[in-house]
Amino acid sequence: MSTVLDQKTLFSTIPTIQYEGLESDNPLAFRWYDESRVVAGKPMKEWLRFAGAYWHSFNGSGADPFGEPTHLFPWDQEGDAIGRAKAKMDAAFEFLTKLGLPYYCFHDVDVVDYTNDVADNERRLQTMVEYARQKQQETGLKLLWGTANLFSHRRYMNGAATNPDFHVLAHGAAQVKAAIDATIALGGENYVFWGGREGYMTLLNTNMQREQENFARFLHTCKDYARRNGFTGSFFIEPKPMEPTKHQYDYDAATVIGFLRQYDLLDDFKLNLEVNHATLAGHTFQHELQVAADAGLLGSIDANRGDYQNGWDTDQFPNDIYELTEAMLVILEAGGLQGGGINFDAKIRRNSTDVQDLFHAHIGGMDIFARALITADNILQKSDYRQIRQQRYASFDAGAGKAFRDGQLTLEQLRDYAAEHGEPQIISGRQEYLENLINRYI
Ligand code: XUL
Ligand code: CO
Repeated sequence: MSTVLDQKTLFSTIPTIQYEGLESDNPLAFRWYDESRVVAGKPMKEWLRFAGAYWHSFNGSGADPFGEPTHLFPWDQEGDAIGRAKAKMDAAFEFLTKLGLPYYCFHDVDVVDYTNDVADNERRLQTMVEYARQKQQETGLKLLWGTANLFSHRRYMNGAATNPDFHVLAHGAAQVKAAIDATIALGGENYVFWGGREGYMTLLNTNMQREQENFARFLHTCKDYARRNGFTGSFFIEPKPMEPTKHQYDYDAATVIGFLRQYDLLDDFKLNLEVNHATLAGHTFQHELQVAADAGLLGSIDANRGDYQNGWDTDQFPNDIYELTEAMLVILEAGGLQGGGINFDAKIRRNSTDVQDLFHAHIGGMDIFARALITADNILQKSDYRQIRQQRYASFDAGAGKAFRDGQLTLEQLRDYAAEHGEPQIISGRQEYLENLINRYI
């Protein structure tokens, strides 16, 4: 992409990516992702439901705070806003279908450039929705989720739904309305809220309670509109602790679940969890998944990874089999994602400028998830992983332990049990054994 290639030839040198198995030495092939292979009772493609992210793959210019774009896309040369948007969408659908990705995801502003005119933005998006609808029909590609970008425009510098100025909030609402309309028109299965600017830079100028109340009211208002207009999918909140805001209200899974419960949003909202957001919050990805699964709110995943050496959202493509096997253990035990899928919210590096790089990135990501799925299923089916965890809590399954769980023991009775039974046995947590188990099945 370093030299501006002709639109028609951009991806034309790349063949459709096929499953070729472990013996293949073709770098443009899947070794693990065999979409119809049945794992734990379902084809892989149904467990994984992969999606391409419009914003990184077709808008990500490679620019960073220190440098100009390095990914020069041919569609950016194509005349007016709609012309550019259509050329980009042609390329996007070609890319997505060549990879066999069943889904895609977008923000309103990824698809077509925005202006400061609400009605003009609506018209632009509607034009592109009609174009996308035809492309979806031709290719069978589906929309995993739609969303509105309420963080890039300068008006959102103090937040959108949590902005101290009602006028700004209303602009955010106008964008969400149009994005919900687009999601419904395209048969989108879910709708995402990521609140990049919903938080504060300093508490000195912030009424946190007022902002959180407004945020909840905003979400209710959006949800009510979507339901009135026939949207039956899930709404997802995507937690992230910081960046771009110093403190984001949707800090992590536990914080979001508390917020949803407090403001009576649990019936309609679930979580979309992102690997690098988990690590920024000081958690493992596995931890965030488990928190959501335990609450029955594990909706969807944004797949990527961070960097051990720095502390921001590097959004690299996933490649850590150990991390993802731990993740797939949680997902399999939870019975899968509820309505969502695995969206590659990841970008190739600034200096990855060959057309093939975007393919290698997705092939690697899809393969590593497929391999993690198979590995986790083997661990659950063939090893004593489940049994060890079950036995660890067996003292609560019968007798006094069960009576405690059932709420039948007083504090005095617990005290008497301790006094009568003496010192407990020392029981190993067997961490290293379990860690080895994962590597054994990888
Ligand atoms: C930002 C991020 C977003 C959301 C959608 O860190 O993850 O791209 O996924 O707004
Ligand atoms: Co994301």
